[in-house]
Amino acid sequence: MDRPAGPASGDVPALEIEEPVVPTVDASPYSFTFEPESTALLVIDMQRDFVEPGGFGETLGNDVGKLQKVIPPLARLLGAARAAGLLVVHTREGHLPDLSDCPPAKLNRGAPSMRIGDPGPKGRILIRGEYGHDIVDDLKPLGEEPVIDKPGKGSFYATDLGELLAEKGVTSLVVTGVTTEVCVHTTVREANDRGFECLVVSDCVGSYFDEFQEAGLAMIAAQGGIFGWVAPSENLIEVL
Ligand code: TIU
Repeated sequence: MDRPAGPASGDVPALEIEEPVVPTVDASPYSFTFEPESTALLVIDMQRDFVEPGGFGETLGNDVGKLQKVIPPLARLLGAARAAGLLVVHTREGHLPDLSDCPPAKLNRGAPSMRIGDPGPKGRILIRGEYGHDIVDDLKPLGEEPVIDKPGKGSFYATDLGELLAEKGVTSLVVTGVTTEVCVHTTVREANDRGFECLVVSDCVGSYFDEFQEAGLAMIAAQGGIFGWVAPSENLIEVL
């Protein structure tokens, strides 16, 4: 009798098991891999108060033009991250109108031309609800994207960011925003201690000081990636 068509028992071709493709970013000090479902894009403090004239950054004596070059690459990355379905979380640094959440150590430090809470051309400096406190138009959060209001430089201190990320199952962060050596660094250090893997996007973070931008990025990736990874946005967009 003829054998039935089809493979004889014992002659079954091996099943081809497809390995899931894990996005891998060419980064420093070595490749950064991430699962989009457990990764969030964090956009730190892209507020008028830091990047436009007449706000907090300028009152501290800074050239705010230095931060504006972050906006176009960050807008492109934001679009790519949204298209890829990453959770996007924005933060804003600022204080309650009565300044009850602003410690004297922060309020009285240095010699700014205007202090936090003083009236400026974009409203009261660094006060929640004021025009200057809000995020620039080109990077406006979408309705469903969480916006974390924070009184400090770090994004975890006195906020519910930790709980939010835990609830969403996030374990990796793509970190962007301003300024590199202040709120970005503080946040990355806090995140690293909390167990998050952080990729800092070099052209999507900015500083008022060129030397701090360079050193700030170098510090993150030094010592085998002591706080995280660093890569330009094009390397990330390529794999999103
Ligand atoms: N002054 C400065 O470089 N930064 C801040 O005060 N806050 C943030 O970095 N967002």
